[in-house]
Amino acid sequence: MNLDTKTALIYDEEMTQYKLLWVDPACKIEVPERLTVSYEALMKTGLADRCVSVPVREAIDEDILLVHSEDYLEAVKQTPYMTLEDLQEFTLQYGDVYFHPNIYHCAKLAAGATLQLVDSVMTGKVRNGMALVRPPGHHSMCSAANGFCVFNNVSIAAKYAKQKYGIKRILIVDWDVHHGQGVQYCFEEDPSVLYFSWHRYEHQKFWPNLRESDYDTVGKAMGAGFNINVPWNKVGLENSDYLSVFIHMLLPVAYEFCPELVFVCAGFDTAIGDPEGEMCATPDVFAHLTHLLMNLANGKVCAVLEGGYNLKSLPQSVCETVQTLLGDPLPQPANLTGPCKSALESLHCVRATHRNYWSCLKHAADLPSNELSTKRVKLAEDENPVEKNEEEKEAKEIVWPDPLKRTSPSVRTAVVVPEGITCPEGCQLFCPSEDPDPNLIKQLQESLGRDTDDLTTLSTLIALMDQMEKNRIRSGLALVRDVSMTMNCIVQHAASSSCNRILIVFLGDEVVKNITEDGKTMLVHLSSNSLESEMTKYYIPVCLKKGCSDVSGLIHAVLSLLLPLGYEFDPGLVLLVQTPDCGVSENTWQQLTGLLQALAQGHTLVLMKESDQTSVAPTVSSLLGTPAPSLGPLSAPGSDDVEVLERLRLKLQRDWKLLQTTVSEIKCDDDG
Ligand code: X5A
Ligand code: ZN
Repeated sequence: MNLDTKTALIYDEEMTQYKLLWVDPACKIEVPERLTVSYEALMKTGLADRCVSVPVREAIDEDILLVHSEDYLEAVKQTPYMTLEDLQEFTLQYGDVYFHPNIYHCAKLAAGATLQLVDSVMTGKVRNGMALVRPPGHHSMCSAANGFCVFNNVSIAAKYAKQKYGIKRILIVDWDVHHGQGVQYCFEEDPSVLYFSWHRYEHQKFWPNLRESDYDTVGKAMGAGFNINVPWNKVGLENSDYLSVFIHMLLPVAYEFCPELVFVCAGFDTAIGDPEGEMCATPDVFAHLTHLLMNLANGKVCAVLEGGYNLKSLPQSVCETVQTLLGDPLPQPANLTGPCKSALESLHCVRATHRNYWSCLKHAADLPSNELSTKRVKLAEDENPVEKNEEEKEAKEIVWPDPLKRTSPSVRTAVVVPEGITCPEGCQLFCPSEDPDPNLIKQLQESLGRDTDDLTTLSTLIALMDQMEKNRIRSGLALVRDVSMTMNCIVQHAASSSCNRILIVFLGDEVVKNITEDGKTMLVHLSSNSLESEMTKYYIPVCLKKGCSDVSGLIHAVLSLLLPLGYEFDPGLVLLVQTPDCGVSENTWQQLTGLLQALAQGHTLVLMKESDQTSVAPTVSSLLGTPAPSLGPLSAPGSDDVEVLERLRLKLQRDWKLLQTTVSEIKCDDDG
């Protein structure tokens, strides 16, 4: 396999060689085992062997000084020679952190490992990668250690990437459960680094208890709008909460921003069972969070470990992340039922705040009337913090099922092409193993008449779908004479057979037959058809002014409607159909194909017209897992399109809760 499709894994056992040497309840969870269990899980699952192992190095002074002050560096340099008492005293000037004679060495390795990852990705040695490091980084500041962090690994690496590779736009996604205030401070005036962080906040009652972690801190001067904080004001949040914020806030802004490099402050204290986060998201959610970033920046994603303190969910989450970076099929996302009210309130506030800075959010609703800053002040007044009893905390043991194994079918992409057309490189020509079922032929004949070519193609296609359903084939591409007719036959077949739910995404102006409302198929029809067909729960006509040819309009439709609908519908197969005249650009099509592979375990079947030869290569490339090319910074979607999409979203959110973006416009309790 080509190196540029590979995933780097950077780890060194040396980073386990420091620990807390005295009693400190705030720090006792940050243990060396965090790293050993994570690495062992990667070994045991065989994931480590599939990665390119890149050695760590020590960051040098010059690297560290990109972010930290000389005084601070000199102070940390003394720690290896300190006595136990000196170390304890030194530690006291900082918050929730501890020092050890070997931590300076490890901190240099952690920062250096992150720089090695940047170099591997930027030189094309690998496509993406993960660095498993200790100590973590995102809380440490210019002149201060904080929150288990000594040097700010990701901030140093972002500055390094700007300097060494001349990168103009960097996205940092901080999915750790704590606010990476160190990263925020480092880049608050810098518009070339977009920092996104969600974090447990509880109206400032949760550590680090900062006013500036709230949604209304957006960055300063030139950097205004390039700092995005999503405060969580409740614990127990679930997969739906995380995914809805990714889909409705981070992704639209990220696509508009168009980063050249993506860092993930990959803390897994957001996962279930974590004593710090107290959230309920399952490890498989990190597969989706990772995948949704992998079509940005031409796939250049650098994940760097931050927190994560449950020694069971941490290694599981690390494995889900690495396995996704390697390109394995995603786990089917279970019970996505929409965000809870508190998460929705946070989403609403952050969208309202950032609509001044991002054109994709121009239409976002006003802040809710019971604005939260007042709530925060009130909460602070009558606050009577009840410290949770530590033993009590540990007593209630949280259990969750082991993540399912993510097995890659032996065939990645199968194709069905008419005779005379050669099989695209990297694909496998699909030949049905059995003769078609006579009942099926009879049924097809009834709807098709006697055209034997069409009949053969269709029965072959249905056999292919069956193989995909049995997980023997991951994805498929079919070139057919008539895409609409083929699609209609497949819908009919789905209704009368016991196959899984199918999400159909149709790009083009041809009129499509209304589909059944039995919930087996959902059709999202993206077109420029002026006649707005009747929308139902499962038939969603999306009419864009310039159809699929307008990049921002289409991406906006995909993120605000298609993706949340797809996640909530949870299909077993995605049928992606394009007509030759639909006008979609090659790169946008690849983005769509790439993103949709988050659904149905990557079971995407693309239908195109046989004469449409130029679309074959880009489609195959996306189906084979190549990241879609960047679309360039996006302009504002047309206001007509935004209006149409908003109208649809408002209507549909009664049935599909993942479409919600505000707390007020839907009365949550009146439709139970
Ligand atoms: C990296 C990280 C958490 C510090 C918590 C202190 N730090 N209470 O997760
Ligand atoms: Zn954390």
